[in-house]
Amino acid sequence: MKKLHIVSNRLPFSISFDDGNPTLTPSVGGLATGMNSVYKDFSGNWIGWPGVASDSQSPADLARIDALLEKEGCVSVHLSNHEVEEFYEGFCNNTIWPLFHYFAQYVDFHAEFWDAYVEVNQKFADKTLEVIEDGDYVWVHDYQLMLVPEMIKSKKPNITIGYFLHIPFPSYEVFRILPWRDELLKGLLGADLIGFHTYDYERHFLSSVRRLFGYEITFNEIHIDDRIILADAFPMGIDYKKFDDAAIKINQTPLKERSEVHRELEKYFLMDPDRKLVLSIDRLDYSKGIPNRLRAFGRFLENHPEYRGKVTLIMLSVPSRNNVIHYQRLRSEVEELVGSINGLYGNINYTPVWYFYRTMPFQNLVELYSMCDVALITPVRDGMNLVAKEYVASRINQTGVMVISEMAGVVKEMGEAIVINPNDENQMEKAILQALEMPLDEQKKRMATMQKRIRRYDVFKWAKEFVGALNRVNKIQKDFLAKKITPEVGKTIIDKFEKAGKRAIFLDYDGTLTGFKADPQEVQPDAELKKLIDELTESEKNIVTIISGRDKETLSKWFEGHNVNLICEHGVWLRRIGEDWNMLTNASNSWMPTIRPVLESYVDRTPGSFLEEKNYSLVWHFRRAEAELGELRAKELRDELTELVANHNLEIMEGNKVVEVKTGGVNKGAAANSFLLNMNADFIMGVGDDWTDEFLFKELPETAITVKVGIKHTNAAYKLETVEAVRAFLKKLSKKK
Ligand code: GDG
Repeated sequence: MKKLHIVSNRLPFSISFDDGNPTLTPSVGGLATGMNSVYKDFSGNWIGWPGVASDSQSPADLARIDALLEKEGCVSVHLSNHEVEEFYEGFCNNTIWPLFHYFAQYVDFHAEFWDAYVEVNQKFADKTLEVIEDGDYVWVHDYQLMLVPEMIKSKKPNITIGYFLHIPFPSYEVFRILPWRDELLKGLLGADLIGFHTYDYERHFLSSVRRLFGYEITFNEIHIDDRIILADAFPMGIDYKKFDDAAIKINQTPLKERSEVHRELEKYFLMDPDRKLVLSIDRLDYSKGIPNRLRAFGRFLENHPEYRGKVTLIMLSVPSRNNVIHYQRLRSEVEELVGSINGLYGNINYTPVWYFYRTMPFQNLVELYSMCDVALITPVRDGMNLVAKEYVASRINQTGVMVISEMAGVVKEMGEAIVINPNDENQMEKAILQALEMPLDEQKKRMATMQKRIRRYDVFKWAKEFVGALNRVNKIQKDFLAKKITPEVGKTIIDKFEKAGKRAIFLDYDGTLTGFKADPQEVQPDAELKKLIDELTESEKNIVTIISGRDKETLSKWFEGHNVNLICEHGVWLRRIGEDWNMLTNASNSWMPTIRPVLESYVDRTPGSFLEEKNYSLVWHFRRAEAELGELRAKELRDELTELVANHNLEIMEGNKVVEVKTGGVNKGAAANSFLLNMNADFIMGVGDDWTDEFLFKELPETAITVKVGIKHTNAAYKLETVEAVRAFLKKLSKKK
């Protein structure tokens, strides 16, 4: 691998001025920690905004900041105040953030914000393009930079690009609300690997790609012309050891050296050792479910008077985006709720909610984690939630209970936690009680299991897995390139062709000589294709056969008057030039009355799908059906057919948006070989695009030139990207008489 560069909205340093001199302070967040290990190991750069607006600094100071950052391998993208406002505060935080967290009512649809988003993304892409070299890897982060992958790929296709989304990807029904949905998706699809925290987000993303663009998707691979894009889930981890070590250190710190926070907490317990602490830490954001949590805690104290004076909720709310109106309102709401709970249940010795509206140093954070009995984490939506993992990592004696929202990505890794719905205050109230009363041995059992899991998949492992997947996708693309008919490879094939006295050429039709349309009858050969076939068959040396799954009526009609042989229905029928149709096998269609009703029921239940009846096969087409429903029904149909076909010696074939049932033992490979018998062809070529053509590739003689159209894995020796590339190549052959 060449270098790996990181691109993120913020660089992993914050800038402050000490006596007028700029200084850098490293960020402590999970992303900074994880990525530090990556970009330094791969000697790349980190490209991002340094966090100070360019027009609030003198050019000389900007240059000094840049020079400091450069020493750390960082490259600045400078943003003006206006850009920060319209791009970051505007489109990022007032459009994408609320929408992707399902707060559609908070979304601003301002065209100016969108314009700023495009411009700033272009700035990031341009800066990256200045830094990277051919063959490098780039890892782009998060929702602020969704257009950057495509902006880089379109200029430098040989860069391997990874993208990771740190927030949820919403369901299609929500995503489609956005007027710029196509552009955002197109931007992401410039990447070769697209990562999400959970499989659910990945699924939502794939569903949007399928519905908006109709690209073919197999499992988690998106097929676009000459590229495969992988989508996958990589649940982000934390620097586990850092929290574990810090908690051990705190535990060993002598009384007098302890921090003020630590001493305050101890005082609380001194009053009554049975007292309990519940902890919540988050940015003050409407996605974090803070009011719901407070209301649930209030209810808990109301309904459980025995706990008044015994349990305190420590709530650390980190100031965030406080110039946005929704955040200001949230702050007032939270402070009112805290005031009312404290007013109702507090007294001179007891404050039910200790509320901190600020950030705390790392050391204090770990003190809170290690001293609180319960973590109450209740977001209404959260991409992952690292706080939950940090709490687990800091529990060195393995006590402590996690109450976690089912709406946080992290819940998938916390099966042992008490899982709540953040909109169900009654359930949350019960969960608080359950957590406070959980016996110690059960706490330990649950905590130990979570610790094992979270320790194993830490932020370093996460980054390593992502880079590993980038390598894999790079290899897939390379495999394609290795088989691609480059001009040099093309020349050797043409030389062979030229020297041969008798050339047998097998050409699949749909997806090979012509593209796909919703109606399979609409893709009859166009004038260009007819001309090409005529030119290719002009030389007597060229014996051209169209080998297709289509029925013989259609193919005879389409190729009437052309000098081609036809093999139809995957090899049931053969018509040599000037002869009649001949059956190549003893196929039977007596099974049709049994299978037809099954397929018909799928037509009825899947709007847009239809049944095609051939002589020896039945085909259910779902290209025109709603994409996801089509895929789902296809799976159901396959399952249903599997039982039936065994009794009738039938085969199920899955083509491109079709499920076909046909007589067993018939395939294009067997048909082509029987056609070749006694022919003595000294140049054999087979070209096809889907898996039914794989029989042809496998069964043609070893010396044959086999060509797959597209980039999927294949038995063919060569690949061409598109129908256009096939036509261009055949054109070259047709010139050699
Ligand atoms: C986004 C997604 C996803 C918090 N207060 C203090 C402090 N923190 C640190 C925590 C934790 C981080 O901030 C918060 O991370 P979260 O994951 O909980 O939430 P977001 O900021 O919303 O992050 C989220 C994440 O990206 C990663 O992909 O998990 O879903 O929304 O590391 O420790 N750190 C210090 N003082 C504080 O007062 N030092």
